[in-house]
Amino acid sequence: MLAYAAHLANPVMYMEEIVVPRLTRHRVPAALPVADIVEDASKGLIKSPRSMPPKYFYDERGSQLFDAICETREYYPTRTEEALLRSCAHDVITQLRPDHIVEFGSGTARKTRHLFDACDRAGETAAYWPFDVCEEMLHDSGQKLVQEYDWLQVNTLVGDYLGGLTGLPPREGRCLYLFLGGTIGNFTEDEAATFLDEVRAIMRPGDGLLLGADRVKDSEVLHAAYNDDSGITAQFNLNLLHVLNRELDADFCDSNFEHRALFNTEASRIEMYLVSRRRQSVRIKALEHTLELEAGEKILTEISRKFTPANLESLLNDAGLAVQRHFEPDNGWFSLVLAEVEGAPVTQS
Ligand code: SAH
Ligand code: AVI
Repeated sequence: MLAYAAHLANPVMYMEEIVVPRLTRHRVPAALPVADIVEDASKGLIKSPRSMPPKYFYDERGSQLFDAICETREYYPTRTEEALLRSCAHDVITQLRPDHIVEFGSGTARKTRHLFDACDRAGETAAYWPFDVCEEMLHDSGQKLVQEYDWLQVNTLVGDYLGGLTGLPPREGRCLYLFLGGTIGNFTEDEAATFLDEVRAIMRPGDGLLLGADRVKDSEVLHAAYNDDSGITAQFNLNLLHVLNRELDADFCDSNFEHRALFNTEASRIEMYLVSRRRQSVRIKALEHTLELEAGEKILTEISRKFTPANLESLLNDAGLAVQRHFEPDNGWFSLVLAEVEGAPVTQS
């Protein structure tokens, strides 16, 4: 799994590897400095307030657990966004007629299939570039996609999108960029601004960005979505400890921690923590350090920001992007925004 750590520590030249016909694999070299897990853990875990970046959730098991979260009754974002995509896919594809669909944090690409189906119906054949830190998930979903769509060329991009986007392989023609699921909410304000600047920098007139973002809503609905009754979100959160044990030769014991997720109304974000159930010592060999945790001490493992339409618009405008279409359900629970480079309309042909 930790292809990304080694990769980020030693950026390599971009290389294409053909896996099967219509499926290639690329490693995206980081252009911006990005810490590896050793650096992130020594910055985040040794001193209070303790935290780890959420990208470490997504080893193979973590990615499967995220997929299981999407199936829970309480986790509305996936279903809500999927319904929006199903209804807007035809308009987006026929308006943009993309040669390439580049998706950041693609996961299983389950919702993206609505765009491929719309391509099918419109007689369009875009190449798909899923970009994700989880190599296993990229490989599995790539294999499935080339089997499901006999016209689809899939070029997987393994890497960390926080490392910048200038290392993406060159693409001729029009691009539709996707950042779905509300994953923009897992960024801090600064990370979101830097990321959108990077996206804007690689966009050309006629390209589009389809951005999914979760909306501010009743805190009970939000609380339930991150505290599902079947405990899958808890397992997803606790899985971080298995990643730390494996990658840092640590001895976290998951029964010594509990999952906690709460909605911070003022900051308009879900905060997800691992809370120490007791006073305990945890040895982290790779850091040559022993963590001393008190009962009740918290490690922040994820933020998930919730937006208003106005927040979203200004986030995009600040990056030089203009909202072209805004798709939302009647209850206003989720936004899917099609944005374009300011002053350069998305092509209509
Ligand atoms: N877009 C999908 C998956 C969302 S889960 C959906 O809407 O359902 C977030 C995805 O982003 C995971 O697949 C995870 O592996 C990926 N991811 C998280 N941080 C990343 C990073 N820094 N760089 C690349 N991919 C990342
Ligand atoms: C990927 N991301 C948008 C999810 C979210 O809702 O913030 C991750 C997640 N964490 C707990 N449940 C889902």
